Amino acid sequence: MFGILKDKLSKAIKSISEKFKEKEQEPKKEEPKPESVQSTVENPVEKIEAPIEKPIETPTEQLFPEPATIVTAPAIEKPTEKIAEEKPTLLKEETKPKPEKKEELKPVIITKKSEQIVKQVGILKPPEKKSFISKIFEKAVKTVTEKRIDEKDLLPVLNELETDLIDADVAIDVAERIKADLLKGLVGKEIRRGKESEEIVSAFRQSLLGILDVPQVDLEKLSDTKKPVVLLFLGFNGSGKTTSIAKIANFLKERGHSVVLAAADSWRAAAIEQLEEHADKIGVNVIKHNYGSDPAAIVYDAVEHAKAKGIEYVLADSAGRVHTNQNLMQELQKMVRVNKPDLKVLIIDSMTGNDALEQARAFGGIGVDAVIFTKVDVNEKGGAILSVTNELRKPILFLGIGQEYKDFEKFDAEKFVSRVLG
Ligand SMILES: Nc1nc2c(ncn2[C@@H]2O[C@H](COP(=O)(O)OP(=O)(O)O)[C@@H](O)[C@H]2O)c(=O)[nH]1
Ligand SMILES: [Mg+2]
Repeated sequence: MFGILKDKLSKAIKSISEKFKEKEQEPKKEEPKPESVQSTVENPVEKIEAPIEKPIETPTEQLFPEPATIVTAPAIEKPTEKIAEEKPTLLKEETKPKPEKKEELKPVIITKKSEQIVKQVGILKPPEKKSFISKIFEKAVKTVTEKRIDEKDLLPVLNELETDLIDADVAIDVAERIKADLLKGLVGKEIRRGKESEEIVSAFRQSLLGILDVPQVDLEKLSDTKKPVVLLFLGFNGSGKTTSIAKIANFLKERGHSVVLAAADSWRAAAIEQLEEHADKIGVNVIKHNYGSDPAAIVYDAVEHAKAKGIEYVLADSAGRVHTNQNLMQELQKMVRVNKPDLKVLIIDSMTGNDALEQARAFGGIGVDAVIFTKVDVNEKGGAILSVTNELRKPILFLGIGQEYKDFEKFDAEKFVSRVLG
């Protein structure tokens, strides 16, 4: 089930994850080397970046490499006071050289010993205003644990994902939406080492759940507020209307609800008998007329029957409409006009691929309230679920997962998303 969609998504998650890992190895380029630092500290950017893969343990040693080159120690006797006064000045002067003043400076020996004293008395506290050096250092440390990705890194993978999604029956506009969601969710986001897949899967999850976020319908609760509840099943020939009606009738009956069926497919040969056969097995009644009768009148009779008998649900079949046939669509509109069904349920064969969207659009014209996808058990693509929901913004009531009455499940967006994200 949904194997192709699952494969395509997992391929993209892997590729994006790789991109983040590549980031970790790439030398950092975003900080230009200021000339002032180049003159005093020998190529500081390289010094700090080289050990990125190894954690930098003692920044002071990196910034003031041995051997110390500046000599003449004016006042080491009172090291704490002296260095406290002069050290910040020296750092400041080094990053912002003023050649004319350089001669007046009294340089201080930076030896291991003085450094230690300074550390002990806590004089080398980071200045309030972060220096360039400390910023660079912080950045270098950050890259060890967190990585960011740019749009230009992500786009090639997302373009490939877009094509892959279209192959899995995801409509173009839906594939574009997923791509845009991922760009928004991942570009510039700081991701910790080892958390790449988790964060990427979470971005996918949010996007897919966003597409599937539509108001839900609880079929069993409908009869709490209205009796009878009238459901009209619409859909293309062979999509699974009659089978789905039988599954739902069985589901409701098993839960103690009363049901009557309306054999309103009076057009297709043997359609009435097919429905009657199911009704016998399940133990519910069927209201039928002759072949060729007005389907609107058949549903009307079934509703009257339900009212008279206090039956909670009327499930009305309809003829398989070739959605391009205007006459048949008009007939369907009449059924809706006359009987005002509470729920117009569109049955879509998930195997019809991109045609599912066409069907949704055609039937959407007469107002669809909910959808059932059939043959999901034999469908590997799964993308039509996203496309149709995105188009109609209506809930999916059930998924048909086989030919037996028990072979259907309530649609659960979280479950679907977990399934396709592995
Ligand atoms: N594998 C599978 N087959 C289904 C499912 N739903 C319906 N079918 C089959 O699809 C075919 C057409 O179904 P039917 O209910 O007659 O379609 P209708 O023309 O829309 O009424 C039948 O052979 C059904 O057994 C399903 O969820 N899974
Ligand atoms: Mg049928």
